[in-house]
Amino acid sequence: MDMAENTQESIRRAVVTGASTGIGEATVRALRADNWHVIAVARRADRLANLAQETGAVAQPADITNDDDVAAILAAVEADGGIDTLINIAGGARGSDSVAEAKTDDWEWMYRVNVLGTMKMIRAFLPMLRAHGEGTVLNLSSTAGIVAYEGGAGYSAAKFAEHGITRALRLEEAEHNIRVVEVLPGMVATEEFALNRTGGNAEAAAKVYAGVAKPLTAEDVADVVRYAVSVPHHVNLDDIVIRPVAQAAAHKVIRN
Ligand code: 8X3
Repeated sequence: MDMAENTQESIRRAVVTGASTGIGEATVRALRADNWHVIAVARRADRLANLAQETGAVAQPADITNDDDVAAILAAVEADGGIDTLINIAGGARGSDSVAEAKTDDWEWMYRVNVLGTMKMIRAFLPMLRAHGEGTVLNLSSTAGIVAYEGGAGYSAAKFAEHGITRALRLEEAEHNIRVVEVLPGMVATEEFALNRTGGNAEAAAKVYAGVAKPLTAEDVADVVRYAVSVPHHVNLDDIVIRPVAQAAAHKVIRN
């Protein structure tokens, strides 16, 4: 299958959220390596500035859960010439508590970032993507968005919701020729995912991947994202589930 080529005449243009670390950062690198024009969005301006300097991406520091920030991202992207592809990667987990022990703050944070932040970015950019004529929205959710596990209720609730948004959006926007892709990774060993989930407890975070020979890397997932947004526009990869071989299911992980 021919991949879309980034030639001088037609450069593909994307916004990538969650760009300061992990899968978001790796996606910025992967797209820039293919000569995409990339606007990298994340809260941490210092990390974004370094990434921008290294890769040539445009840094846009912002909090996607904040309405004024989302309006500022949109204005900056409009001034920059627009995009054809919105890649929502910002998200994450906080806590591994059972429902019986659920912490409201953690659940609210997860809902805000994974669900409301994703919705706000999509809502803001849909007019631009519709006007382009061949728009793409890619949402990075999780296998936790299709399978629940003990201790995962809050994260699953947010990711099931993100999965629901993605499915409804695909139905709503097909008539505007917007393709809507969802990438659902399982265990990915990134710098910060488990650390955030455990409230910065490095020992507990390390246990998540203990004995797993080869968890996925951020680069593995970013390569799949890059592929999914680069195939010809009429090809819509609806749901892409990606796990390491060692994680045959959420409840079955091979540890040595
Ligand atoms: C991460 C996958 O298994 O930690 O999104 O829920 S899992």
